[in-house]
Amino acid sequence: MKLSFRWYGANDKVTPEYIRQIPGMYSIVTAVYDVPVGEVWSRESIAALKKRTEEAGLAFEVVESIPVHEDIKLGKPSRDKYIENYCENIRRTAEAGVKCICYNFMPVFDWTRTQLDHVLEDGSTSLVYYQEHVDKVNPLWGDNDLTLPGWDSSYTRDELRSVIAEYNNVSGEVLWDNLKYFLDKIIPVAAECDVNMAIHGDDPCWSIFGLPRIIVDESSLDRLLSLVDDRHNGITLCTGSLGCSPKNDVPAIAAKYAAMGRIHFVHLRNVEVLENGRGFEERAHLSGCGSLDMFAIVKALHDNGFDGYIRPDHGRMIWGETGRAGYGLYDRALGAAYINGLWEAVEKMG
Ligand code: DNO
Repeated sequence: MKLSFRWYGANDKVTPEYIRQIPGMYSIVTAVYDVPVGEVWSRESIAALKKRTEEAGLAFEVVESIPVHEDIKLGKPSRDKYIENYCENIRRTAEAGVKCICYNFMPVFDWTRTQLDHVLEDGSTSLVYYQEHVDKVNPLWGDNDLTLPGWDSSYTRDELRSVIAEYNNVSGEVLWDNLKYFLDKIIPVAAECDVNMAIHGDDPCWSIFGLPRIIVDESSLDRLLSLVDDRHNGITLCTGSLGCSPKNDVPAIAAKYAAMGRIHFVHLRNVEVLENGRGFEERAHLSGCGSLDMFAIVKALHDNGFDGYIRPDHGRMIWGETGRAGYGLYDRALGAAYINGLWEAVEKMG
């Protein structure tokens, strides 16, 4: 297991030097944020990330994310140009020493929450998803207040409406075809560069606003892996994304795909799943704080030979910290320390 931590680049007040002080820390997880989605990353920007990371004594081995341009997901004719750019980004990051690239294939919206600062019982704040709030928002209604936290603010309302409308003709099956088309082109490049591609599941793992979401459970992960049967076509196991549906047995999923050597990256976090489909709340990493058995997940990874990257995922805001929701230093550092503890325990258990 290689412990890693997300860093949002030069403007992130959680610096690589702070991250370096977390015991056992090995690699930074970051990305180039200065070019629009779909464009080629400059070698200078990649080199600057690498330099800053290595100067702090950490490895630069994981990129999260190289985002996938919407035209690729929509299967538009312009996708070939964006896929070629994507391949070039794989080559350029690999040249800089990157070994694992996280991405997702969610239409329009990445992760979705209804509130980013919900106050938990202990006074900390966390990200939550309440279905009744989502049900009240329809991105296609003109007179609606469109915003949900976490939405890509680079879209204007009209752009958002038109990109969602483009998905009218894209069913789940079409999205699968478009994913296959993409993987058929990028996986050979990743294999040549020996970079592991690691798709992040849909968060939450169900369809929202009528848009298809296809990486949601074990059968979809099976299908994904079989689209291109090459170890470089792998998974980011995000425990909170899969775990917000009680139908997903996360330890069993961890065991199965770790044994196949197809989990390259793990996002470990806990969620409290609310009853009757009411949604979920993000909680502290500790098993006792949420619905997931973090020990069972870590043990499943360990016992099945997982040797990839793990990072603590979203943290709560604690001890008065302010900053990017989910990505403060303190609670994620607690998460990292907990991961270290679990890993040491399962290792010594043999
Ligand atoms: C949320 C993250 C996601 C993730 C992307 C990967 O905090 O886990 O935004 O980075 O979905 O492409």
